[in-house]
Amino acid sequence: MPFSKPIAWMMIWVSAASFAGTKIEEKIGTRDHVLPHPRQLRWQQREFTAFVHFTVNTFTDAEWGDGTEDPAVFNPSELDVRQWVQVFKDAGMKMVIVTAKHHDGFCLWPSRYTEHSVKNSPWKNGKGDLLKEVSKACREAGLEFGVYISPWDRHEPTYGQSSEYNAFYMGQLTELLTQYGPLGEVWFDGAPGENSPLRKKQVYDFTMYRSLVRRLQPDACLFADDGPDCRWVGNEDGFAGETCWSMLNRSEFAPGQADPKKLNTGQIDGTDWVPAECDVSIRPGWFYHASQDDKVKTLEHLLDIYYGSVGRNGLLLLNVPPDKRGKIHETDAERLRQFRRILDETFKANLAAGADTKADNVRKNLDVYSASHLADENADTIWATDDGVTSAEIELELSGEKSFNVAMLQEYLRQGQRVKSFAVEAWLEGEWKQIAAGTTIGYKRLLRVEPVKTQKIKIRVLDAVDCPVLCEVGLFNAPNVAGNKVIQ
Ligand code: FUL
Repeated sequence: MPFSKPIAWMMIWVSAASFAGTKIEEKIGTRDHVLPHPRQLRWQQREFTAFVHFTVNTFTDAEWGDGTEDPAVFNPSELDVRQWVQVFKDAGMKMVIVTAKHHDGFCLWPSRYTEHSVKNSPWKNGKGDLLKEVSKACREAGLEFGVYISPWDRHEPTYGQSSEYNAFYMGQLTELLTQYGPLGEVWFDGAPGENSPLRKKQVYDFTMYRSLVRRLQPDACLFADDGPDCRWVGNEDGFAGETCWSMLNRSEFAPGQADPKKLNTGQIDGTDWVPAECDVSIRPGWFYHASQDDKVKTLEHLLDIYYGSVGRNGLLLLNVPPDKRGKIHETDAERLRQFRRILDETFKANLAAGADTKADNVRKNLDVYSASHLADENADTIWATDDGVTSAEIELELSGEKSFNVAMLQEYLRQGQRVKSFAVEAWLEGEWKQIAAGTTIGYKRLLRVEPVKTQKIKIRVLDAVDCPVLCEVGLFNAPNVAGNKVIQ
């Protein structure tokens, strides 16, 4: 039902005005929705996190160490974690997740449960604690800190003897959870998969691990293939599905036993809120290899990843591995600076801000749900429709003719994720022309479109599982980087 009739708008305005001051209802719509926990909302709002793979592999030129490495190989000559954190902060990352222990079992902190750690390395004469340094540098810079601790441990002799190893792992986990201040995320890797020949008959007690994290670090988000707070996106390329629900039926999944396709798209009828985390490395490998210095991802590739992760209701977890010196390589640092420059330039001004808006349905005709909230640059105010209305249109009249090539839509996740399909139209040469379309929106949907110059756009919610609740619309003009590739 397209918008028309100014008189109807006057009536809405009059009735909305008389309800000014009304609060957003606790529950909008006719269904019970799966909702995010506040810690998950905070996680999603970070959008962009640094992943740091650093261990003996950095020095042996390997990706998966086998646990026989001599701790003496770990010896960064110019370790500078402040440089890492500065590079990450300048890139716009909000948290740093470090591989405290990768599959080789070598610990970047002096764990009292093993000799296989920095304490037997020449670095700082065995007196160093890398996690202490990074967590401190993060705190000083105002970034959050998180840890990756591989359940798979190829060094530890008790690995394969389930309860002994689980007790060992709990001991190490306790050290991580108690010695380095607040953690933003704890990352449980699913490798190697359940059926891998590399996997000994070790049964992990994830229930126990997770309850320990909840008890000692209740604000930390728990990552594993199946969540519970955030899930693996099903690939290591950094791309969420074009359709990406934050819901998942967790009972169908387990770490190391996940259907990548379903993880990529999530599940519309999922019973749990488990948004997608898109992990990818800036280089081909997760660890630094000098042979890959000329294979750092291009600016175009990183931008594609950004639009395919943050722009598809995911969080981007970008790995930037320090080199043997213990520094972020100049090439990677420069690439991140270029990347940030383009994003800053793109998102510096929302051309839809302050637009005049009209919607063909406004919930109960109340001002608190008016479409003007979509153009107010405040993600805490919303537009919503009446119960039973699952398709609707909003017209935005911009403050003048504007040129843009990126459109943004955001759902108000405190009411769950609802939109199943949408289209964006622009008023061009006297008619509405579709310039973008998609399925899910979620926290943020970014669409790269062919450059358009117009004064009017229309957002059409075509279908939703319940009445739609959106909070922001954005229009941006990205600088031309090799043609600002159109992803739809
Ligand atoms: C995988 C691991 O096997 C890789 O080495 C890397 O840590 C990646 C993030 O997860 O499962």
